[in-house]
Amino acid sequence: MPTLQEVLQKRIPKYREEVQQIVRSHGDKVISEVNVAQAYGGMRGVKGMICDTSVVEPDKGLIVRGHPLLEIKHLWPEEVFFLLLTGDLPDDEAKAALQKEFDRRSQVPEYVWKLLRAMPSDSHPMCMLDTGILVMERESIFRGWYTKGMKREDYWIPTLDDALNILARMPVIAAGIYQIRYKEGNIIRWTHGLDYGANYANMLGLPDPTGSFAKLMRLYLNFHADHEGGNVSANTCHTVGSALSDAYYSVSAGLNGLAGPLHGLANQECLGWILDTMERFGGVPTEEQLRDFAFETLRSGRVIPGYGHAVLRVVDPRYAGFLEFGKEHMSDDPVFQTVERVFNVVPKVLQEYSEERVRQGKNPIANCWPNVDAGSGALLYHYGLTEFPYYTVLFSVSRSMGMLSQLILNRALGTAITRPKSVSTQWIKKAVAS
Ligand code: CMX
Repeated sequence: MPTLQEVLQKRIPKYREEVQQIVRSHGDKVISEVNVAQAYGGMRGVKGMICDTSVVEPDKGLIVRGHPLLEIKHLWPEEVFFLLLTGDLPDDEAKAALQKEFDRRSQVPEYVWKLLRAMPSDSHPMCMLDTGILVMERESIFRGWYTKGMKREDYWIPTLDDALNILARMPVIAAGIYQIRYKEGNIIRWTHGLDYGANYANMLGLPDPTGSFAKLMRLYLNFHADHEGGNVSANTCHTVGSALSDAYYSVSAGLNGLAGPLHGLANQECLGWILDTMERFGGVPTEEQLRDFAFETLRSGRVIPGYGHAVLRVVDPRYAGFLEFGKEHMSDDPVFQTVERVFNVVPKVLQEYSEERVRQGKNPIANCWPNVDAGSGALLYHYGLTEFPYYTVLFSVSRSMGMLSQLILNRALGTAITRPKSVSTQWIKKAVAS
């Protein structure tokens, strides 16, 4: 099979033709309407952008290039990246070629380490990761080509180059941040010939005698890679990239969004909540104790992290996949047992609380089921990765694959600069009056 670059060279003209044809023939067809509540409510449900790498069906969850997530949970991160970009799975030869690309590009410049070591010791690991990516912007191949002058149809080529460089260095930097922030500061280098997930696991330096932590890393990086285009991180990366800012600017902007507690940071909050319950009740809480604790959290005005979703209306298949992994590898771990028990209790609590909210004239909670963040932290904790402010960094390494795939495809399609129309509250008042 040809390499990733060769597959894209052939595929991209077809993607362009398909899109041009659709816009020419159906450009004036209406696919979405917006009401006032949506304009004030984060544009929830408004269909106003395109993402071909994956879709999130409210009643099914994530579907990557036509494959429901749980049917492709065995894929390694490099295979997922190939799939996101091309719609095809790589054969062994193409996969090995991509792994070699990562080997070749994995050297992190010394100035990145100097900078990360110089950051204040209370810097959040997400801030360190974003800084590490952004400072490498000077190396952008896209920026170099653009400055010299390049044809629009070639934009995707240096963007892919930038993306491969970022993705190859990302786990090295991320693991280095773990060492600097939480250990002795000795950087473990990328091992040539080792796959992406196992490499990241190895560079974190945690004991893994059976290889099951490396298995978890592959699964983790697969599950978090993409979640269509409208979520905060993907949408931000897309918006910044639409101004032709290069991949370093775009992906670090997306990661800044992922660092918010309502988005990727929820996974650090989630495990904190689980451990709080265990501390309060001196071990795995009973269902009754969990119910009380959940209501206490809600009544104090906080959210239950890991539950609810802007699009999903079922149990997140990513949560289901992690639960299955936990049952297989750590069923006797009290933290994991608490996660399982929370799943028996919290959806009913949220449902009751939602009804209570509605009686008070507030919005219902649209989805009371767990999302991806509800279970992943307990699995990491089991393997000794107990520093939960670090968890969103793991999410970031993975999500960068999705953001960068979307960026490359948008460059290939020549997607226009993002510029929705905003209106003022005065304008809304007049519009509703008329
Ligand atoms: N606990 C308490 N209240 C919740 C809730 C939860 N887990 N989930 C939703 N609600 C509340 C919302 O805060 C909102 O309240 P207000 O109307 O008073 O603002 C109301 O229910 C309606 O919200 P919604 O339509 O169901 O959900 P949104 O699309 O507004 O928000 C999300 C989605 C994820 C931000 C929300 O469910 C939440 O805050 N969950 C907890 C944090 C979390 O797990 N985030 C990670 C999501 C996955 C990811 O992006 O990584």
